[in-house]
Amino acid sequence: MKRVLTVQDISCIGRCSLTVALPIISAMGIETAVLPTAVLSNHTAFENGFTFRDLTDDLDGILAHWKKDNFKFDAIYTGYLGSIKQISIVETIFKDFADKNQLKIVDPAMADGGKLYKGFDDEYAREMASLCASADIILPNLTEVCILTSTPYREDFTKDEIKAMLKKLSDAGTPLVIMTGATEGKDKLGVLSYRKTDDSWHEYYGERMEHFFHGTGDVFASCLTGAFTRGADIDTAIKIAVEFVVDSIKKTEADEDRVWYGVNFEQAIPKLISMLGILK
Ligand code: PXL
Repeated sequence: MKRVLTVQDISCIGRCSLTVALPIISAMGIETAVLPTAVLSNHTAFENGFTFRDLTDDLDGILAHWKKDNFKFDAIYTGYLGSIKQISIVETIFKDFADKNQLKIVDPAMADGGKLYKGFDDEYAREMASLCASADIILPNLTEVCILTSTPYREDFTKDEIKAMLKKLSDAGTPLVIMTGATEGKDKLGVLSYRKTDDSWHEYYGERMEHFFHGTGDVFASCLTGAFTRGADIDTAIKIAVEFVVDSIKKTEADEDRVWYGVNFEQAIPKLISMLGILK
């Protein structure tokens, strides 16, 4: 059985980060180890604020124990990280727990809609760019692609302009760059990816849903991590992850008691499991 380590916060309410990654990756038949970086009452997009218990001081001790027991991971997937110090701890984890054929997947999880999330600044973004350069796969959205390539954000980039930015990111060190939120015409939304190793482009678009919901990036990243860990090729992995997000949004839109802060991915898990049939 495969084992993934995911490093991100636990927002007690909010359907993001660990409350999304743990159930999704587990449901994909993969042991999911977690390194919680902080405990928040709820994620940072709630208007009435949040509590934030920084767990940075606990991380070294946890990692020291894991080293004693010689734990190995088939993939390490990082999401929202609370501070520059935590980015440097992840860099250490990448070195200390490196293993043959292991995948290092980094979702920069620091910005959307043209701006950085609350609490992050330019220095954080620079450090995140250096973490991305040491990953095998990164999953930025368009805002993050702009920040990571020092390009002023716009909504009207042409596909060629976006492709040039993805190549630039790859030249900075990441073999596989998968951009989320790529559009195809008016009705399609999905991913555009560049693989440097064979200079190839991979795209997959699903139905563009009417509403925006928080947390879809984490649902996508968790599912993609699971698919790659289960041995999916790039085209299969992006298809499964995009369709899972689309189905999660459909279930949310159909729920008259839906909440604004996350998607009903739980109700899309049966479809996810049926899609796994196309994997070995
Ligand atoms: O979904 C990314 C995310 C994860 N964790 C926390 C967040 C966010 C996005 O806002 O606030 C705490």
